[in-house]
Amino acid sequence: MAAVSGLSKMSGLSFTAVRQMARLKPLRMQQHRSFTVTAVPQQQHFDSSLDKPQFPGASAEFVDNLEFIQPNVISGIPIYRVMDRQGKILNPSEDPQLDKETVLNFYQKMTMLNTMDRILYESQRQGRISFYMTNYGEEGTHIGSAAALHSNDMVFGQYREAGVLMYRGFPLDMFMAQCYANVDDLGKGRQMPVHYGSKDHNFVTISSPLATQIPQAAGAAYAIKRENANRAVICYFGEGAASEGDAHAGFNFSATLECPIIFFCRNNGYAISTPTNEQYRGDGIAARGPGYGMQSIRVDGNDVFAVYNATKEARRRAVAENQPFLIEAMTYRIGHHSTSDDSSAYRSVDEVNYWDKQDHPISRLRHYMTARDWWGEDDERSWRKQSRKMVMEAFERAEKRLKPNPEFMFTDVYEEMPKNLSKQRESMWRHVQQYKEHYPLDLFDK
Ligand SMILES: Cc1ncc(C[n+]2csc(CCOP(=O)(O)OP(=O)(O)O)c2C)c(N)n1
Ligand SMILES: [Mg+2]
Repeated sequence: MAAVSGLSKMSGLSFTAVRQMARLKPLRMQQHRSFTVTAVPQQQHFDSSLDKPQFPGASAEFVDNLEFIQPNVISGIPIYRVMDRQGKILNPSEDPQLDKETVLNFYQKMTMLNTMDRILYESQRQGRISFYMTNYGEEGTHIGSAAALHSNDMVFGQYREAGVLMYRGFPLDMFMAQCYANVDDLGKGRQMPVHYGSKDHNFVTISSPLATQIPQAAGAAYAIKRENANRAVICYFGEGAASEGDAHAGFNFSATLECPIIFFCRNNGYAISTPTNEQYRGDGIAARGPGYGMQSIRVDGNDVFAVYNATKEARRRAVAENQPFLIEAMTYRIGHHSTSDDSSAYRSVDEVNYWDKQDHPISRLRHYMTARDWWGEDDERSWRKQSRKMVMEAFERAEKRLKPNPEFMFTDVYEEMPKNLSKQRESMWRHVQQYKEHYPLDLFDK
């Protein structure tokens, strides 16, 4: 108690705050893995009689030999998995023991995402929508993480996490409305396809500029902490986006302000055409966590149960202990980056085939279900047919709907429209009237 009281005087913190910190400390030390991570520097009591370092920014000893720290001090961070590639549980104590209904729901969401991707990708190829991005190969990262969250946890995504929103119950009709930019689109047709957002599902609207969601998510987590709201934030991003300055800002603010946030990195091997071996020289993204004083783990993203377990535990501890967690989910982007990309220009068909045929999150889960007699050929055939029908019907409904009124281009930013915007609006309508043969106004909502 005397030590705590001394620390309280020295740091200027209230007695209760210091006591809380003292209680949290042992919890934070629990999960040290085999590689060495030095504890967060604590300010030491200043005693000028000792020949010890007194620098406020580090807690360490002096040395008298010149030695640079090797960049591989943290390397080979292991990849946590629960199932092998044949869907066999490796260590029974890690089996999340989900019931049949839950596992079937995982499978149906993962395959539904796949079917929706196929139909929307094709519809872009046929010129029906302007753009699309598929999620092929990354279904396990979406469903495993989404299932481990509470429905009121806030999601900040990049653009390749449609499965998270699907798991939360965003209807197929709304996915289609967004991609078709029709009157039902919550964004009123103002965003590119796949830039979903839904207040009802606590899913913040996607932005195209990479990594902008990372500091925003840190800010939201800080607000949640201040409200003592018993909620967490999850922030998804690709390993490519992790090279942005915004990633650093978000990580460091979350660590220093001790925010309940899960940083979920989908390491899918590529940032468009740039492979990971040209993106970084360290051990991936997980290795960066200790540098920020963050708990970190690397998981097999193609193992939906590994993703589920890691996210669930990170979520629990993030909220209980108010601290950020970093999950690096190793996976593979099987599709092209987007409909504007042709990945055959920078990777081999054999490479893609390996992930598609031999290490796919959907087939791994199917093996698991088949081994338990929970799913057979007939179930597969009828679900394929039924899910395709559901997607096709939603797609046909979306295509028939009107487009939003063009007025919406100018609304919802300012309460009172500024002069420059109303001038632009008038000139837009003048232009449309003058060239009306080029603008099918009957397809737009009045
Ligand atoms: C600030 C910024 N720079 C560049 C781009 C162009 N861009 C869009 S996606 C992308 C690659 C991102 O890769 P990653 O974060 O690994 O996500 P993935 O596409 O692999 O899911 C790039 C460079 C952008 N949208 N924003
Ligand atoms: Mg990537």
